[in-house]
Amino acid sequence: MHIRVINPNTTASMTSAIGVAAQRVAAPDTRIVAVNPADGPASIECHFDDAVAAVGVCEEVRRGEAEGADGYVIACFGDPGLNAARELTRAPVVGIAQAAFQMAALVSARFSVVTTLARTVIIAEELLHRYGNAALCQNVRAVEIPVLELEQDMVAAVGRIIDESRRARDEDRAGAIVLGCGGMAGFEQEISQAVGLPVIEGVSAAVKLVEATVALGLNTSKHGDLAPPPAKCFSGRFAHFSGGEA
Ligand code: 5HY
Repeated sequence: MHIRVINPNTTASMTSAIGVAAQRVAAPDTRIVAVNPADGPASIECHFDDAVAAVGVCEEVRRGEAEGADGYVIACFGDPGLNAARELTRAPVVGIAQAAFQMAALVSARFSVVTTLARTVIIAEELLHRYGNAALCQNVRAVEIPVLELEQDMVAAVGRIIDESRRARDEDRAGAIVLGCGGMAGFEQEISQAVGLPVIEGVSAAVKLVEATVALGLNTSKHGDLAPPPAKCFSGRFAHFSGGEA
């Protein structure tokens, strides 16, 4: 099975860390291809970043279709361009936020999210409502660490994520913690041991959900809103999208 793991920001070091975390949990016969768009934001920390990154995600799905990918992971906690990407392929496309919420709902009656910046909390809250997980989520907390600073001092960052997760355990009475950034991939076990709760990391959860969906022979529905985009003319730098089947 060939899974294309798309880091929607353009930071290659983060893409390789995400690729390592994905390959670590993948089945032996699953090939992980971790990529990021050439064009776009170095990190995604607001609605504008999210909007620009969504086009990069669609470009990478187009490339994946040309390379025969069996499934896709969108490895940013805003799940940028998720439904647009699903229009472009029959293969399953899973966002790490949706995957982590679903997995948390399997191992806890209520969970909290620990993400990067306070200004991105609303993005996670909107997704919780869109995916129908809001009733199970007690709180979305932020450690106020910019995305790219996570990898600059990971020891300090993990320390602050552990502190915030302990507060979620004690104050939110959360039964599980969802890590709210692709850049936190690989640290879930250390945090879980320190906090004493299941800690769900979205890249790993999404890879396993794509594998399960493909193994069940399920594809993205082409009936209704996720049907291929209607053919039309795109102009300027988007002219290459012209002609439908973008
Ligand atoms: C992410 N940004 O997973 C989100 C995290 C966030 O560049 N990768 C990013 O703060 O929303």
